[in-house]
Amino acid sequence: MSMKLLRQLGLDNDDRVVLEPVGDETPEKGIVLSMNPATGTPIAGVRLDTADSDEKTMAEAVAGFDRWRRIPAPVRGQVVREIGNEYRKYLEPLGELVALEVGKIRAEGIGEVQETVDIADFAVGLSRQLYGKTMPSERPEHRMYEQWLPLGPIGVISAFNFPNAVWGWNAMLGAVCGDVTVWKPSLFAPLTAIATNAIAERVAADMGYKDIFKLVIGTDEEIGDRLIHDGRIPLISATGSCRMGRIVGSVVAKRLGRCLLELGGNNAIIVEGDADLDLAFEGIFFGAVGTAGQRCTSTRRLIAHESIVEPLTDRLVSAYGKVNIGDPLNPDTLVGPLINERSVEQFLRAIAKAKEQGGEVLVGGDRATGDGLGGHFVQPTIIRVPADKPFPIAHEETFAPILYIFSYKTIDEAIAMQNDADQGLSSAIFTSGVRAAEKFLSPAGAGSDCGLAYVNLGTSGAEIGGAFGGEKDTGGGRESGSDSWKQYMRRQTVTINYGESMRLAQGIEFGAS
Ligand code: UN1
Repeated sequence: MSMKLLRQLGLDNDDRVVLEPVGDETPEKGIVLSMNPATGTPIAGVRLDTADSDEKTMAEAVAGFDRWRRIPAPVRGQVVREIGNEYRKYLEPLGELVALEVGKIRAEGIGEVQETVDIADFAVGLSRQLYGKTMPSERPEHRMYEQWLPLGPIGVISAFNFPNAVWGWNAMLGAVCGDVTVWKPSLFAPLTAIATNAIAERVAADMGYKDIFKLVIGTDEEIGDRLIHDGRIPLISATGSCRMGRIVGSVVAKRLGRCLLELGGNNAIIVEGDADLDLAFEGIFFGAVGTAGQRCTSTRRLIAHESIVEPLTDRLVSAYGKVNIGDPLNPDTLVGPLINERSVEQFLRAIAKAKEQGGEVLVGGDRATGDGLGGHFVQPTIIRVPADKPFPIAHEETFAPILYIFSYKTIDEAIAMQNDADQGLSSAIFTSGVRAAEKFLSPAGAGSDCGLAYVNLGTSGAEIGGAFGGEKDTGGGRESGSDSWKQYMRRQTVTINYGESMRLAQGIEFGAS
């Protein structure tokens, strides 16, 4: 299966990929093994960049940018259109590679590549809509407007859990904006990165445009560190942990570069007493169990009204008990593995702490074992939070399928509980009433403090058309739709005097006579 996929995606012909012999856990120096998290065995080796090859890539990116920015934006859009069409052709194999390499189920792997196709479509339209404003000048015979200009080669640092789409958001928008992307993918998903980048690079090169999509593969300490310090890269867009974001943010701020940070989330769903519980159940189930809880948008806390918390909990516990855990490429599977053993340990540690703090494990709580579960599998877990007792573990983002259930009496109390998290990425409410929904969405900003707010939908699964990102420890960045494109360009305010006299703004007289 895996060899066939690698061939289909041309990875057997890529200089970076080492197919045979893959060896075991001790690869030769300079090679990272891409592991299948469902089996714990290697898929292939990937050569890491060296300081020299990294510098060569950077120089190519700088030169590529100088050519690409001169191509009219709508023509750049045509290139992105062809790239999007090529991803359409590779939707299934690329989605399966995502599933193989990071363990999300096939449907979600394909969904992820679809997200890249969608943002490519969005970017094509945008390529004719990079609008600047015109504004009336206060002076006669003057004209003012703003124009948006290409920014430069941009650095994209992506996490393992969205090894294709998060790059897509940045690279497709960046490309129509006239930028070149230098991508440093997660070392847990290098094959997906190579295959994804190669498709874009090949299509662009066939149309006569080289060095628009660049890839550097290496550790955070070496390759990542060089990228964030590099003054030739005016924007770093980074997705990952809050810890990583703090390092990236401070390094880039020090050189006065721009940062776009999309970090963790500790997302909650509020369920009101009047909610449609069938809808709520489905939203919670996908949000908390989907992607084995490894989305930054995964639902980690359920805040349910005391009148419905019991039946809702019972229904969830029963569904959790029956969920199919296993091979992500098997169509019957709903929950694949965690990415590695470290994640399993973090899952187990969180459960132990939850118990110490008075939490009650209602279902799950352990590794998932049995036939075909040789990799890093865990049981989706529900924990009832003790009433009137601090429960600090619920403040930590454990990248695993653990759902903490809280109950509440009033909507104000529920909103305060939902906001009581360090991060502010995604939030949701299920209700049939306009009052609770509008309080949650309060135009005074007194409702949800997150970047994403859903009504009668779960916390994960955003469409590409909106701006994606969040507040507080989530980092404040916005990617993908709406006007996120502006971050990939620089704004220039233009003032033209077409008259014959010099007039100063604010009416200042500065005449020699
Ligand atoms: C992420 O987990 O880093 O909203 C991104 C969602 C997806 C993106 C998740 N569209 O769940």
